Amino acid sequence: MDSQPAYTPPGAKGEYRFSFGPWNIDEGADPFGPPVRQPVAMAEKMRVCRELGFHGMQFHDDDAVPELDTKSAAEIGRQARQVRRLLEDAGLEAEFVAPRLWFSPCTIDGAYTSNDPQCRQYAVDRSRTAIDIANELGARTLVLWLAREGSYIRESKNPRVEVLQIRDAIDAMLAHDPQITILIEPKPNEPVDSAIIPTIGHAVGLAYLTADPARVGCLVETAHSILAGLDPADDMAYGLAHGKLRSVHLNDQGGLKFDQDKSFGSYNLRRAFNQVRVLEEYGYGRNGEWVGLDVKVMRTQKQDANTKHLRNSLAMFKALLDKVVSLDREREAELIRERDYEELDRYLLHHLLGIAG
Ligand code: GLO
Ligand code: MG
Repeated sequence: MDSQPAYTPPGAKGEYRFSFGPWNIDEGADPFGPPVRQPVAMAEKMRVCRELGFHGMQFHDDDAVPELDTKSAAEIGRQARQVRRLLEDAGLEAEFVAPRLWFSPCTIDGAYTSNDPQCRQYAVDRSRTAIDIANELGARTLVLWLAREGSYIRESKNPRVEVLQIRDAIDAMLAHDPQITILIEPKPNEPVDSAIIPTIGHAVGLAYLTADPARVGCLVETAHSILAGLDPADDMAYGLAHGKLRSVHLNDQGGLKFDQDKSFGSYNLRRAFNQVRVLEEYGYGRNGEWVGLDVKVMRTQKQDANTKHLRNSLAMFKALLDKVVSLDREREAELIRERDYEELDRYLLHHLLGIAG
């Protein structure tokens, strides 16, 4: 078990590296309507990334190498190296690669948990290729968003078997590359009705089932915790307590709706504050963990205003970090000692609003 870093003393502000993925600058298509903006080239996304003050990008395997199922290993390697050069030219790093296992006809019924053994094999092979791409990009981390691992009707799959199928797939990835770290990104629903690894607790439990738990961690996404009816800061704390929180996808979500990926803090500032607080107080980022912003721009945005969600989310993180550092800890501790939680509530809200006293 990893040791628990102490609370950061007030005033000592951590430094963070920020990232997002190419999918976070999109064309605005949704299930009910077509694209409303033009595609933006990868090199331009990288330029924007750097210009906005981010330090790295996240990739799906086929963001780096489009249509990779039709390409040879040599061709995949060549194209991935081109992306690496683009990154270097832009002064950026690759945080992680994630196998996009939810597009292929092979993964209609799930990837690692498909009822068809050939499809399960496809998913594992594709994940190994994603690791090879990660190596070419200089990323040491593979992220598994388990998009279709679950069911639309409960009786179509055996839930116990599903868990062990995912474990076996992760073990195959760990064996493929003794250096790679695997992070599980849980989400309770969408696109499947009922995900088999819906929360951070499930993800941490699954990590311990694998052949090398030290190399298996988790990524908490704000919106996914909220969709599970949980508090994202508490989910981050749970991951931190297990030494397993190795990445985050900050965004926001207005309750139990579709997965919104709103700008960080845009629905609930206090909830966002508590996320920044738990990261800052427990030394997140000091061992190289990244702060990812998995935010989506509103469909209404015009072409030339299609990155404001990234700019705003990063600025929000920094503003809330200042609020974390300037919180009066002694006053807070005193109110906790007195069990005067109404006063604590008022103090925190006034602190967030910038009202003195
Ligand atoms: C969707 C997920 C998705 C992943 C991405 C990287 O709900 O949040 O954006 O983070 O595919 O794995
Ligand atoms: Mg995400």
